[in-house]
Amino acid sequence: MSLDRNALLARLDLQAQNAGACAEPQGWRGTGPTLASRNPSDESLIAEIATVTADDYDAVLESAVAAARAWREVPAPKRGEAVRRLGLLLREKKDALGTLIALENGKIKAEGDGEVQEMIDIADFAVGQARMLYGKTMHSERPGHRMYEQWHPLGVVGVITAFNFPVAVWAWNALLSAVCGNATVWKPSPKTPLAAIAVQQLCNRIIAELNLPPIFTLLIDSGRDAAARLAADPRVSLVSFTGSSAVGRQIAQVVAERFGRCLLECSGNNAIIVAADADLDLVIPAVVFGAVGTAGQRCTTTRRLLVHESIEPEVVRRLEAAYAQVPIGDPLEPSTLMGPLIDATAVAAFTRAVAEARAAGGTVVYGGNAKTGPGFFVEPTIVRNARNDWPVVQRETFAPILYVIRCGDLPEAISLHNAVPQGLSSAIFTRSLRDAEAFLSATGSDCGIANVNIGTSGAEIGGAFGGEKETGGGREAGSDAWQAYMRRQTSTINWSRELPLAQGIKFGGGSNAL
Ligand code: UN1
Repeated sequence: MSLDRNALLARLDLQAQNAGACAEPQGWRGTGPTLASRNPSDESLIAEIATVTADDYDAVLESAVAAARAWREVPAPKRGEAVRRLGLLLREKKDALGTLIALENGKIKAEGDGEVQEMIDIADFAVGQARMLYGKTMHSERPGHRMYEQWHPLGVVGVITAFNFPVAVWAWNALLSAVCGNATVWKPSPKTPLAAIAVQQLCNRIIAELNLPPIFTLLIDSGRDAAARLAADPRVSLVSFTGSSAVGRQIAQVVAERFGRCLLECSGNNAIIVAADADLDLVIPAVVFGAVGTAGQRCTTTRRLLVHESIEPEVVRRLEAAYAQVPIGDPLEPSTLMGPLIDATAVAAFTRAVAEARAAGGTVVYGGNAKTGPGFFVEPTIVRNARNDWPVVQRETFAPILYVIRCGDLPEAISLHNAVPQGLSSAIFTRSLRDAEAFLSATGSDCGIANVNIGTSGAEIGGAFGGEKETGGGREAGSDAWQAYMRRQTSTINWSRELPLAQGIKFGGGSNAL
């Protein structure tokens, strides 16, 4: 597809002067060396973006601290109005932003548009939530007393995001954070800086139109300095981190050292259990979307298939046939279903994992090869005869590799399912109500997300999103995840003429002196 890049950048307010060095704070600033944004489909340069120095970092943080002070005094429903306006602007820019995501990240255009829709969805959710920052009231054990809790803003929230959802995960965090009364500082992945700047430009528009303090700001960094600063900075009340468990562990330690708060959304190693009675007409498309979609670069990607031995040959045969139908290529071409991986490092990790699986005794029944450049394309890959305890199966490789593991009855499938360090998303395909409920029970899946007859990826924003074990325990997006962005205050009000103590304590033995 021929794409007019200049027209696209203009539609997103990304003219050259904005994407270059920028010394004046306008939501972001960078006076350091430039970072290249590259198209992973052909390795061409899209833009060069100035990165933050230590001074730039401080300027952005100071502006965020001042913004948070002003913003916390704005009533929450009015804060929701800012998010509502941003949601409207995102609707207007959905096509352009979806295209930019496809260009810079390599996910197909339909998924790029889907990512913007996810931002719009969370914007709508956050607008409603702005009027529902509910606290509880409790019945005091003392007469003439009232007890209640209320939720106050935290201050400055740091959001560190990964390349694979370059903008949606920021929106989950930032839009709830905004209605909760915080200023959000965003450190996007250095692999997708332009999508982040495009979103910042949209934020800048709303901030200017509504005359708001700079509640959304951005730090572009090519390495890990800015993330490390956010983790160590006592001005940052909450650090929300999306990325690998290895980096999440480091961030969490630094944040814990200063008694800051952390919200972690780290690695997944998601499996689908295919029971003997599963409807294979549902299983096959769910597995292909889960394992091949986004070129296997979602944290919710299906990586393990735990298939009942009686149907394993049939499932593999049908999967091979379905994989052969997946067009790989230019993510902007409407017929393409799989684009490239993000960079050469990702291709090397793919190649290493396939070699390791082969050496362990796995049979590559589909794919297995990286394609020659330009671009970072690999084949979607199925490894048959895999074993759950192989080190390569135990770790998350961000690539479209599906390990097919044969298993017996449901208890065996569940025990294999849970025998990995990560705990994000999971699914079972079965027609049995008993097996479905067993999978969802306390002795079933140990993941934060557990589905029946749908795949592991593609969660809606309305539920709380996140996982257990080395996934980090955080919850973002819907349900009551907003509470992570606020501090809770419990208040007891005595409207009586006495001063009774809790737990019936008599202090001072009834003497009138006290
Ligand atoms: C991620 O991969 O970091 O459930 C987020 C999904 C998407 C979000 C994935 N809604 O697959």
